Order: sequence, then C-alpha cells, then structure tokens
Amino acid sequence: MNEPNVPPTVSTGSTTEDPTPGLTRRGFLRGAAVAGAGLAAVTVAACAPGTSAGWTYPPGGASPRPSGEPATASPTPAPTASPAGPTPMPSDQGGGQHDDQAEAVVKRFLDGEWQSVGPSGNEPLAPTIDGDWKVFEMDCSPFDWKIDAVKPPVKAVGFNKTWPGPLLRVVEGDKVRATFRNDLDESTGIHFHGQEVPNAMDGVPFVTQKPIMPGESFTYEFVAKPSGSHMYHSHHNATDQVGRGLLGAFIVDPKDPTKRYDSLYGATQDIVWISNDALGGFTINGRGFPATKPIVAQKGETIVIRFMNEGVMMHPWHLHGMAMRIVARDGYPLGSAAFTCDTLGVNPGERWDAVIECRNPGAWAFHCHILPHAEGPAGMFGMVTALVVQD
Ligand SMILES: [Cu+2]
Repeated sequence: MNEPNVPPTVSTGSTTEDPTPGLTRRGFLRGAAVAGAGLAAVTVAACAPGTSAGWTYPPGGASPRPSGEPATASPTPAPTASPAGPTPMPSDQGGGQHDDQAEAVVKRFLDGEWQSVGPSGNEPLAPTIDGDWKVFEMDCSPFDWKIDAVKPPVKAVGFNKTWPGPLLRVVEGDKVRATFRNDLDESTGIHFHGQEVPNAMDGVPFVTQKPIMPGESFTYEFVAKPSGSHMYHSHHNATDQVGRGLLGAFIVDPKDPTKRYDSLYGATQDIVWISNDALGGFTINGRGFPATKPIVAQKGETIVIRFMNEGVMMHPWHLHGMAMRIVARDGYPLGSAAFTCDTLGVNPGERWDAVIECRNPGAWAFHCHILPHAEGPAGMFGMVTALVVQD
C-alpha cells in the first residue's frame, strides 16, 4: 500500500560528488529561469554560496549569463561548462545518468507542472448561511488523483474530489454545521481535529456515533474554538482513508482581528501545507515533486505557512536561504516561546505556523530533510518545493 515515488534509496549525492569542485555546481541549480507557472524569470540559487558560473536554465534559455562573468569559475577546464549554459554532464564525462534525470525533473518543476496536473486541493469553500450557522456541505467519494504529470493516477478518497479537501475557514465563535454525505463504498466518520466539540460531534465511530454508512449523511454541529490551524479528516479505517486523501484544513481565525496573522505580522500570504506519506508516496498538498506548487513572494513580503501533518511519520521541513519564525503549535500561539529555525520537525497530527520574511531573493529549495523523502538517484521527488523570492 505504501508506494513512495521512488524507492527510498539515499541519494548518491550528485551535488557533493562533483568531480570538479572548483565549479559552482554545489547545490542544485544556479542561474536558472523559471518558465511557466506564472513566474517571472528568477535566479535559482544553490544551497551553498559560491562564485557564480552564471548558468542558464534551460540551456540557452531565457536567463542570460551576466555580462563579464566567465563561463567557468575555476581555472581548471571543466567538462560541464559551456557557453550555452548548464549542459547536463553526460555519462562519459563523469556525471552519470542521474544528472540527466535530476535536471529533467527540475525542469518539469520550473516549467510549472503543478498547473497542468489537475485541480488543486485546499481551495476555499465558502459556507452558506442559515440564520447564525455557517453551513458546509461535502461529499466523501473515491476519485482518481494525479500525484504528478507522469505517474498513473492513484485511487484516492477525499472531500469533494480533491486532496486535500476544501479549505474550511471560519471565525472563532462561529456556529458551524458541516454535513458529509458518504459516497464511498465503505463507512466513515469525520473528526474535527483540534476543536473543542461536544462529545457527540467528535466523529469517532462506535465511541461517539455510528459509522456513516455508504449513501448516508451525517451533520456535525459545534461552535468553532479554539482559533488557529486545525484539520478535519476521517477517523474510521483512517490509516487507509486519511492515507488516501480524506483530509482537509480547518482554519479558525481569532475573533479579535488584531490577533490574525495579517495584522500581527503583516502577512500577505497564508499558505496551508498538508503533508502525507502513504498512497502516492511523499506528498505536499496531494502532490509530489515536481508537481508541487512553488511558493512565490516578492522580496520584503512576509508570508505564513501552516504546516499540517496528516501522514504517519515525522517530517523535518527545511527552508534554504532564510529562517522561519515559528509562532504557533496546534493552533495555540507560542507567545514568548516563539522560536526561529530553518528546519522544523512536524509530527503526525501536529500543526505548526511559520512566519517567513522573504528577504533573500532567489529560488530556494524547501523540502523534507529525511532525504529518502526528497531526493534519490533520479533526482528530487516527493516532499520538495521551492520558495521563490522575486527581487
Ligand atoms: Cu519527510
């Protein structure tokens, strides 16, 4: 059942075994241009600083070598350097086939594969209003879901046929009525993870309710509290059902507007990042690299990322180039215990809110640092995306 994107083999490390260490091919790309994805051309920066050989990507592509820069940064003639840019290192010149594969998969990412794969999850679902209730109506149903553009679709289950399901957003104190119609061929039950609901609304079959049988509906009613980053997901046969996508984000904004992230931190983007690690391998918001969506910000912009782990193992999220300020755990503000880091471990069931000041221009890898979840002999896969900071 657990089929990672590629076998969990540790990378042989093309970035560290560069036979020409005087070159700048440390890190994963340099001087790249992002095509598609609605992104302007940006520089893709390596994780290690160094002199730039001014690579362009794709070779001969849109991002010209800065004038005056030598084609190589090393006095040693380099087999990889050419006036055309980052020519893949052919096998007979020591690079090996993994370089070609690694470059090809990054190109798919830079070409905006996430846009062509199909509908995205986490789309906001506006409630209908019934008196003082905010009403959400969803189905639980099976569907085919593409993890990326190449792999065959997986047999997913989810809310309203996306993985993650719709993003539900309310304000602390709102009366919430959420009805789930079960269109699966098995029973289910839905739990609002992190909410202080009445016991009968907790969604655990045989503990607080009968299972929702195929063809039936069940309505959960509660007052939204506490505020913060929460989730809703199956709590029945959950290893399989949540592992296949029956999950979504439930955001409760603080009643006091001055406590919200746009007011507190001037955040202009509020990004939900739900990881999973079962069906479809290692995914971010239901997609594996190179079909993960890049985060694009302007230099000086402040963004918020809400990490949520719906998988069965911990994932340490590592951002290159900038630090993250961690301001809340499981929806609870950390206050004076807020801390700064560049790698944040997120355990199953946890939510952590990170504030990032996008002050360092470039395209920065942003990935799980359990390396078998992110990079293998055929390049990067799975839990990888990029934070693109445009100057
Ligand atoms: Cu991981």
